[in-house]
Amino acid sequence: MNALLVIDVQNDFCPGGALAVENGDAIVPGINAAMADHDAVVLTQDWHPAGHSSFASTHGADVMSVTDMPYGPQVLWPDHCVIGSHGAAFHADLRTDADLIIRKGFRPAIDSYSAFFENDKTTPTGLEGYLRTRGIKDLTLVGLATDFCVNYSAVDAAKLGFNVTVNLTLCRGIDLNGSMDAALQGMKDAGVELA
Ligand code: VGL
Ligand code: ZN
Repeated sequence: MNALLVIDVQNDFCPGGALAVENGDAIVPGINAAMADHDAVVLTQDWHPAGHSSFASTHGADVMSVTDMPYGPQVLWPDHCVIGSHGAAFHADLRTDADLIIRKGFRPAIDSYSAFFENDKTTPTGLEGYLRTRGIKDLTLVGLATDFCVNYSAVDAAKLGFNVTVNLTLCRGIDLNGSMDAALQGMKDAGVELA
């Protein structure tokens, strides 16, 4: 059994959004087409309360600066994907008739890039249990952003023992201070197949 894991294809990560990824919307038709090739489809949705600790505005800090959280360094982002906002909604053209939609980053004090664990690397989202109880062992990841949420999700999935492929043609990245090269290397080192 295999699943397509569609990471954060939301308005705020697409052109015109608060944390826009260049050409983030270009991958939507290809992702919709790929859904038909999988036994299960899971969408993730970045889902932050107003005043979230990953927002620069919450700390009066510069956007894209880094702060120390109890769980380690954390990039401070523009306000994005606020619960219930237009920015948090999926891109209008994305098919949302998925088996599961998993939301992450809703705890005020912890960010969550990965679809499996929050940034403290211990708080689970529940996705692992969902996939295992459905007998899903093979995962293909697509979505936004390659070097953050796709990367963290792929590495965690590989660590958990899933067979993981990232389809890079259906991903787009942020590339902040070399984060793209680091992500590609980190995924390779974790045994993720890059296609
Ligand atoms: C993401 C930064 C902050 C992502 C989410 O989806 O890659 N990046 N929140
Ligand atoms: Zn976020």
